[in-house]
Amino acid sequence: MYPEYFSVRMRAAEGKAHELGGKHISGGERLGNRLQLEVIATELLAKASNHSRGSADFIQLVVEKVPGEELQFIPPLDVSAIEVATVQEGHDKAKDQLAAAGVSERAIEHAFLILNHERNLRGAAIVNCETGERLDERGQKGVRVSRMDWTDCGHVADSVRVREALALATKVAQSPYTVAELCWSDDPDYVTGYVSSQQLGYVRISPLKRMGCESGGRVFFVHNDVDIDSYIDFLERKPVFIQGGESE
Ligand code: WAQ
Ligand code: MG
Ligand code: MG
Ligand code: MG
Repeated sequence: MYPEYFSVRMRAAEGKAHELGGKHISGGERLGNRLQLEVIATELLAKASNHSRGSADFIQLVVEKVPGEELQFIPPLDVSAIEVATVQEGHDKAKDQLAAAGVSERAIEHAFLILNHERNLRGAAIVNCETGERLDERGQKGVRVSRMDWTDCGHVADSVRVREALALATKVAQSPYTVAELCWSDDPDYVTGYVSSQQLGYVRISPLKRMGCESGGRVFFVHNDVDIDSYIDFLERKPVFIQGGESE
């Protein structure tokens, strides 16, 4: 008998629902047992409210039982940080890291175009690390990674935002198809972003955008030989717990 776990997903938009053209405000994806469901739902509703991107008037919560036998437990990526003086310098550092991870210049330039665009995706774009071609066919929706959470939030990272991002990046890096990830927030008041991979770890870079800017997103760079359907299935459906373990 496996313990029962549930995926809880939230998406919030302003104006109208996303699929009707509303503006994406916030999303969140968590994992917990039956006893944790109410707390998780409350935390996700709070996340959707008082958001710096606007006032949500459409909020959807979805709760689904996940197959317990598929649960995987993995340690978080190692965290490091680079502080720079300007956004341009931040971009240069991020590009250096991505190149070191094996991402081509073309693919890097395409990713920066996607993330700088004023119309954000509400999920991630999947980009071929050699050709730079976008491989998912999800348009503005992109691919939302879900079914990941911390076993115990402990002292692994100081803020909810960093914990969420580190859990997501750790799950994404776990796939053998992932070469690297690039991310910065679409929230206008948050300028730190990151580059991550199994080899690089989670490299925080600040700033990666200017204060007040609402452009942001995520790009997952993948190997040329990716099986895109199984990759997306892993990102959306594989339940993964990040184990805090011993941290200071
Ligand atoms: N799956 C795929 N893409 C996502 C997901 C997800 N579960 N959640 C967010 N995104 C994409 C989507 O395009 C968002 O617009 C974009 O990422 C930014 O999401 O170490 O806060 O939640 O200081 O605004 C990174 C640095 C913060 C944290 C990232 O992202 C740190 C952040 P946000
Ligand atoms: Mg969000
Ligand atoms: Mg988030
Ligand atoms: Mg955001």
